[in-house]
Amino acid sequence: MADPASHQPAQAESGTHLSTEAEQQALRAAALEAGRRLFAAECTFFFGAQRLEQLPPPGLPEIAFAGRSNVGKSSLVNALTGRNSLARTSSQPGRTRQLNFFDLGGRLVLVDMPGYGYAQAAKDIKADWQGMMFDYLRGRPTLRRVVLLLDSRIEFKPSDAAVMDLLDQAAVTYQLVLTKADAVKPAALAKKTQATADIARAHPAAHPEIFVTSAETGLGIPELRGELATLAA
Ligand SMILES: Nc1nc2c(ncn2[C@@H]2O[C@H](COP(=O)(O)OP(=O)(O)OP(=O)(O)O)[C@@H](O)[C@H]2O)c(=O)[nH]1
Ligand SMILES: [Mg+2]
Repeated sequence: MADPASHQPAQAESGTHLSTEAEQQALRAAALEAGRRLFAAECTFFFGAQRLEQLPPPGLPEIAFAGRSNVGKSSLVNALTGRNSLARTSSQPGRTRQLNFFDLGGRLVLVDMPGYGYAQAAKDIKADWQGMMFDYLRGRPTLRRVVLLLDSRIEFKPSDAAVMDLLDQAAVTYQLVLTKADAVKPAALAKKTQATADIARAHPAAHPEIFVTSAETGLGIPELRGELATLAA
């Protein structure tokens, strides 16, 4: 699971020394509460874009959910917002075919992206997924962070590496999130989390903290809500 102790607000990083465990615990509790409140707000679909010219005008801070087809992007959006069928999910890869924009309480926009990697070689990512998706990721002034999902059960793929390289080039901050943690035994999950942290460390635009989640059990969802709440208007 994500170690909440490794995450402290920018204030602490910029020099304020937190002296006691109790103070740190209070900060973590405050972050969880801010996340809970934000994600308890109403969340509504307001825009679907199949082409770049169709994007809604930039407004609120945006969080984009990216990852291979079937990794669980739409399921994670549903788990975060506590709504079972806000974003459409499917056991068939390729369910989400456009950029779907959701307004969360008038404070944050969640963007459920189509997946990459389904019937695509890594070298095709640039030509294919890169087209509109990369243009969106690179050119969107309000995009605050990309949540890049990786399946806990599946090895890190060349297509994931290709997308991380694109995000590094675009200097878009991204956060690696492991999905489907319920489907992996604890020892394997710990190993996967460590390996994922090692990958993040090697990428300049990757946030160092890895969130380990399950849309099925809710594992890691409050912590991820807390993290995303720091980016809301
Ligand atoms: N066991 C388990 N299955 C999950 C979890 N999250 C998603 N799934 C399953 O994974 C499949 C794909 O989920 P989606 O949320 O549609 O995946 P996606 O990344 O949005 O897929 P595309 O839109 O096709 O790119 C579905 O069958 C989900 O039920 C999870 O936390 N645990
Ligand atoms: Mg989807």
